[in-house]
Amino acid sequence: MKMTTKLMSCAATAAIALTGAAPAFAAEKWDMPMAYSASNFHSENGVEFAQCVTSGTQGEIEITVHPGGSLFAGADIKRAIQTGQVQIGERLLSGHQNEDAVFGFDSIPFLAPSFDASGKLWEAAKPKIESVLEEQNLHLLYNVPWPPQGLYFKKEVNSVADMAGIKFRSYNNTTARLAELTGMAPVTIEAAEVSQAFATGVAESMISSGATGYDQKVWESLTHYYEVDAWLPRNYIMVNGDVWKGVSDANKGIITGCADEAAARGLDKSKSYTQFTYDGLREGGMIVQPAGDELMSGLRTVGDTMTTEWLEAAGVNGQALVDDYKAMQ
Ligand code: PCA
Repeated sequence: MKMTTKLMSCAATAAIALTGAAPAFAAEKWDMPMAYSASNFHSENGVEFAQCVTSGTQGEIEITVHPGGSLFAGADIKRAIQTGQVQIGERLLSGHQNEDAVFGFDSIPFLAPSFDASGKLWEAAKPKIESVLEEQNLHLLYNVPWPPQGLYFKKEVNSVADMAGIKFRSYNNTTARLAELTGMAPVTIEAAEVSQAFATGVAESMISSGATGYDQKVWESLTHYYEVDAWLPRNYIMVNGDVWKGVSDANKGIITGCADEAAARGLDKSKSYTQFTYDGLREGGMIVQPAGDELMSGLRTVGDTMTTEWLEAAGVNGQALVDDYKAMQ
């Protein structure tokens, strides 16, 4: 240990002797908590983003990714960034609808059920979400949609009536409300804990993407996945507002460039991961198929109720967002 320190300080002295000056900057280290498993496409994308920033700023800003909720659990990441416990991180904003209902815009049933529609919805939402985040001392760098959301069960389900009494894992207010309106019992569980929850029977169903079911190997406990294409929720990479203000203009440009690349790359990954993970669920032994007509029509009725409730909660901001989106059709 002593030896290493001595060697390092010798190396540093040699570097200064060679260049004639101490390094012009002190490298800043940013920790970037992410809630989902290291092998998840959002996490892999985040690692590429971090490398882009570290190399683009020539080490002036070094970002270390902490996936799988290892530094902060998903629900705590946003607050950790806001309060400066970490400099940057990723969070599913629809998990914070209790702070501002507008954060739930990306989880409204059947409003924007494809990648194209979801892209337009984001365009309509962007100015509003960015300004709410700025007020919370958060600067948005990029976001990436999850693949379309479908229903996982451990039995065949053909109608909303078949869902009664099932223990349902939720990941935000919308998913909990969906459970209530379909007669299920919601329990909030982070994606990273899902396989354990299914294995122990704490939950026996969820709405999510093929991606999360695949990452969590849910075929070990569940049997059916119904493609519903209910919505495409988004993960947002945000930096603490004060930290962002302290970044030089040159580095802001580099980080923004890396963020734009990550947004495009993440979207491509999300699209290709959709089919890949459906195939993976099938290989694991699950039945993967579109939801039947009766189930879909029951879910649409529930979706209408949820849309009305969201519009009431989100007020003029929510209505303006939906109007702007509809004007793009
Ligand atoms: N996976 C995350 C959010 C949406 C998704 O597809 C989850 O299940 O927690």
